Amino acid sequence: MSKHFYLTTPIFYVNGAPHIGHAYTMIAADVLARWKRLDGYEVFFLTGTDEHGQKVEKAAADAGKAPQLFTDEVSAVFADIARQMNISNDAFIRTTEDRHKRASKALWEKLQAGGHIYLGGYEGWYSVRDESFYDEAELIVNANGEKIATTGAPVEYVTEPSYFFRMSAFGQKLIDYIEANPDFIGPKERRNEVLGFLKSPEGLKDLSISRTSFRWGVPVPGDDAHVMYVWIDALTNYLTAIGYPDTDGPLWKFWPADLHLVGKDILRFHAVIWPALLMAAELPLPKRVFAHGWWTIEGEKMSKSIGNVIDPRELAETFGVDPLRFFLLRETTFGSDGDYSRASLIRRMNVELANDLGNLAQRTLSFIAKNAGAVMPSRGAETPEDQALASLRDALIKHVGDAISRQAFHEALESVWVTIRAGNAYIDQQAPWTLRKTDMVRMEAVLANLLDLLRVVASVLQPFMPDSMSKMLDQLGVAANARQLADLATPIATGTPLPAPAGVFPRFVEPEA
Ligand code: ME8
Repeated sequence: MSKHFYLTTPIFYVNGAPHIGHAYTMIAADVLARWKRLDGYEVFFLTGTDEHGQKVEKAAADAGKAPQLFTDEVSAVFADIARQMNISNDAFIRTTEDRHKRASKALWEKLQAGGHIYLGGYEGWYSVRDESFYDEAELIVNANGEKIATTGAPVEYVTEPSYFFRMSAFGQKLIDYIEANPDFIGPKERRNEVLGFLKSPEGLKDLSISRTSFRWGVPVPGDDAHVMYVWIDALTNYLTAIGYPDTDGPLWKFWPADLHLVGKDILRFHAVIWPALLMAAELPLPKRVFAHGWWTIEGEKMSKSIGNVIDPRELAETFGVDPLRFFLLRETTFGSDGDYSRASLIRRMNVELANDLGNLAQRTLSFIAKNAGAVMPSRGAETPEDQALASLRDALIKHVGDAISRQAFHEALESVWVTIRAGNAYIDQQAPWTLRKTDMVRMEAVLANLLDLLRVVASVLQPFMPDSMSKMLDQLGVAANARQLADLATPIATGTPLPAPAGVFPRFVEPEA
């Protein structure tokens, strides 16, 4: 049986330009998708844009554009960001596509047929910015005496006819499911938060799932006065992309999704509402939902009004895509919040990429080019130091794989850097430049050990920094069609010619003001 893996990012609202937060989720998901492919899985990696709802309708009106034209333009910018960040998504979904409207209607009809939907009236608070309904008790009062959501978003009081989803019927079922499946929600602290919410005395309430006060949405089947609540249509995207409602199509084998990767702001939608909808529709639940943390910028919340919104394209232009990808996953524990600062990005680039990894590769490869015939040197009998290095190298593949499958990208990178530092200590201690004068056989063995180490390091780093590692593997004499994890079992043959080495990670020097 073929191994397959279905992985998604949130679909992003097209009310404004993408920023570093959006790129972050795409990059993290991309690392996982690339890792799974390296490990021989058939992967379906989905990203896309969320184009309905009042917030997007308003953004289009503010821009003086018809909503469809506006969403076409902004969605294209998100698709470009994905390309620019070297994201290897297999599909890009837009919720304004006909296939998606069809899938959303089919899911609605399935819920209706099961008796899970009723017509009522919603009276209460709504936040357009969060596209979320709030209870009175969830609101706070700001300095101006206005009621706002705890996210800081303004709320308005609305009274309108609305269809409801009988979500209250699923509270206990969700608790049971989450308790029986400890890996369903990650990280652990977030899982406890969700359980706490579900077990709170108020319990789970029915959910308003249609709106009548605007038109920009998927019409409710059989009642054109209503459009679907944007989150209902948005969550359905994960089914649309693999062919729903045609469950006999070629992509349906990917359901249930292996992982929905989301930011912590939208965990409840994915860990409560989505599984309740799927239970009601009698569909299997995704295997895991993981919520990552939030980036601040030089210690401050990123916001248009502060004017500190970071465009990932500018960072990629200044520092390169791979250093940016590396920084975002290296700087902070995946799952916790992180703070972007230009200084820490430059520090990581110069210390960890240029010095630690770049120099290890560069000094090994240029030494071989000058002193060992520019070919893979001969291996020799192993000393205890060689064995220590080799066991670190062999354990690395498993460490990185285990960490990535828990979304602990920071742990994966830390174990790679421990190994790189050990490689630098080894070359200093073994001093091939001294052996060159005393023991050429041992010199060759030391260099071969270093190349074997570098090959594993560059291989496991491919998902993080695809272009740079492709260049490094070229220089290590690894054929382009032999870069899967399984290929690591076959050593590079002694005598394999090595191309002229060239530095992969330049130091970043601030331009003169
Ligand atoms: O919520 N730090 O879309 P959205 C880290 N359309 N990640 C961030 C971030 C930050 N400062 N800001 C945004 C929506 N993100 C819905 C989703 S899914 C069926 C519908 C990332 O455009 C993070 O992944 O507001 C967050 O969950 C997502 O962008 C929200 O994107």
